[in-house]
Amino acid sequence: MKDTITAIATPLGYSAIGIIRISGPQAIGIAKKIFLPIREKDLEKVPSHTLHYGRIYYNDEFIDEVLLAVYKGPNSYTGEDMVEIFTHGSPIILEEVLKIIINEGARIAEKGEFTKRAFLNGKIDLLQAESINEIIRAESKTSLRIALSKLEGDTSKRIRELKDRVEFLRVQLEASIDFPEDVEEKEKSEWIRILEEIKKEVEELLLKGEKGDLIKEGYKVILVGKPNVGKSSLFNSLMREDRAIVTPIPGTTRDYIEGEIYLSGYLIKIYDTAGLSIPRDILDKLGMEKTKKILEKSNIILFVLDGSLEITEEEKNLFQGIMSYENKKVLLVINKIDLPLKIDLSFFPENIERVYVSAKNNIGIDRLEEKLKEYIIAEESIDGLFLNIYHKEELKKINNLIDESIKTLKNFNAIDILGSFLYDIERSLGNMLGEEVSLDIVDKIFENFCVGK
Ligand SMILES: Nc1nc2c(ncn2[C@@H]2O[C@H](COP(=O)(O)OP(=O)(O)OP(=O)(O)O)[C@@H](O)[C@H]2O)c(=O)[nH]1
Ligand SMILES: [Mg+2]
Repeated sequence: MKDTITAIATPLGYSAIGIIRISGPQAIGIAKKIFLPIREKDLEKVPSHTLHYGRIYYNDEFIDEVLLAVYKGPNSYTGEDMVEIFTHGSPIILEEVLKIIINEGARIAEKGEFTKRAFLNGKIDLLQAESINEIIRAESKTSLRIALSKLEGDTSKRIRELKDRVEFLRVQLEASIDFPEDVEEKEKSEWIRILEEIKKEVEELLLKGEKGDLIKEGYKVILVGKPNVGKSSLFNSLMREDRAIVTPIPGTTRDYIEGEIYLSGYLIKIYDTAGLSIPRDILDKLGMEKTKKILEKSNIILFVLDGSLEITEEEKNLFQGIMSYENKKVLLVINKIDLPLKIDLSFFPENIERVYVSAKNNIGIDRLEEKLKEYIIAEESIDGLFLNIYHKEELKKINNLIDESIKTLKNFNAIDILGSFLYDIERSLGNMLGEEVSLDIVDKIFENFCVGK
């Protein structure tokens, strides 16, 4: 028989209530031994999904007044019999109740073990199980929306449909080989066309996965420019607090500073960096190397200029360098507009957008934020998808399998080999849903969960 697990499900600390969960064949039996209902009843006989008021007693000691919920398998979160005890939110009470539940035969749950049991009992597939952790850890509204749609099974549905399609093709292929007189054989070119279609779908999933990563980790916005143009001042106004040191001395910022803001429900990470110019010393050099590293990772580059000065050769070179990166949005931010403007922007291409601000006086910051929002919303045309490293690997594997099978078809005209490729693709898709996935991978996925979930 399976063992019974227990854990505190609420964060440790003082709170209004605390929750302890028990799941497994002994869950209700253990609850019966430690819980004295106010109105006499047998917890084994109460209907599922009911709440009971009473006291926890152990060895004649009164521990707490609680509410206790009973859920009967298979209609519970884990699919097993479950009990949740709602105590007063005292860490001492919670620890005490946990201890007596363990004394009565339960063992402490591992991280994510409740959800893992839900998965192993077939309540949810692996993608859905994972989404539960993503819901808990979502750092922005958009992340939460994606995680919720994954829990609803939207991602699983797409993978399952793809798998069904591949399976159908394989069966069709096998039939045409086994019963050539009854089943019409597809032309080689027809197979290649179908395989390319599947590949397109897989590539789209990978692209959505990249988008999902971006939403989860946040859009990265980097402030670059020569020293003293006001990058740190701009960083502070965007963060609405004085985080970065601002001085009139060029080269004030040596290391980079990271800050987070939310725009329209999206997480945005802003990086203030060391100005890029000819390094004066080793610290400058290190700072600039770091700036370059962040530049590579960034999605949006704010090229900050001092509007009260003419642009320098150095800035022109720097701008050329920035434009050599692909897939990055570049915005010109002309700062210090409170001073007389001397800057001539004719050097910059027309299609690069410009925003005029005074970081020191908080002028134009809202316009800059609007521009950032516009960019992110325009990017939103592709919906994001949360995929973990294993899922991405499976998708890449599928992509390679398709490439190989197309190559084999083209070179050898061997349609019968195709069957084993289709079979492997089918299995990889099944792995994503957790149908035959190794327990190692399952354990790794649940390692990131909280205890009690
Ligand atoms: N008049 C005016 N001065 C500004 C404005 N923004 C920044 N400054 C001043 O410009 C100087 C440099 O500002 P910082 O924000 O430290 O510039 P930085 O680009 O971070 O400089 P480094 O870290 O040295 O690369 C400071 O004296 C700021 O007060 C502005 O909008 N108007
Ligand atoms: Mg600075």
